[in-house]
Amino acid sequence: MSKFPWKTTLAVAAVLAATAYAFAQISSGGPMGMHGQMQLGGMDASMAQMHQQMMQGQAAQNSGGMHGGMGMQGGMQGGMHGGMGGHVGMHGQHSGTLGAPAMPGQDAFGTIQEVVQILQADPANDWSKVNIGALRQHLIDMNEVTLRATAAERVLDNGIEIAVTGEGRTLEAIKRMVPAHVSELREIGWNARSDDLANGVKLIVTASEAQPLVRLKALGFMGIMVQGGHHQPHHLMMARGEFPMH
Ligand SMILES: [Cu+2]
Repeated sequence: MSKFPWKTTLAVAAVLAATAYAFAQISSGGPMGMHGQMQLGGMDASMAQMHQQMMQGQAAQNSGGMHGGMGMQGGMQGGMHGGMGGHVGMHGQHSGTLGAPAMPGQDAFGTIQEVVQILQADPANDWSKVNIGALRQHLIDMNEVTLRATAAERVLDNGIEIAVTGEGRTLEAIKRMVPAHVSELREIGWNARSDDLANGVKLIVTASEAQPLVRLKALGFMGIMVQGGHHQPHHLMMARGEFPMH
């Protein structure tokens, strides 16, 4: 501690709190708001239950002001209590003191840990259906598509066309995730489709008033893939064995 004078500690805490606040604000439009609160404020049993109900009901897809507000609250909590310790940390641990690590390790590890905690906090959980292995495979897919796939983007007159390609495990992941994401995009009103390629999938998104070409160009492959915030509820459904695996 002696190497970190209190002023520095406070400054770092302030930056973290500001980041947490910004995160909550950004996430206030959707299920991420809830997610943000969980990460920031910790999760007690009633929270866990609410969270589950949301996820189960897929209410998260259409969340409105309520969740936004809660996301804000999470941010404020983070801001008020936020120190170096657990409050700004991850994944529902009430580890508020300095010196108690909150980071679970890899992001995929933490994602599974959070989901397992939600299942364990749910007395009505049907353990005969639980499939953590399926969630793990999906997280491997996400890793492959996010970090390993090649994305060749071509700007069209009225949209963007992206050849997403790879080999082996990466190719499998592309074939599962990109067409599935097109369905999600269409559900939130985007004009998207996909075509099969021998070594991947071609993703085509047409510009619209809501999604002008300049924005599609800027977003590119990954910016388009993160639209919709459906992964969080889907991850819980996969773990519960309630998600039709594609
Ligand atoms: Cu996912």
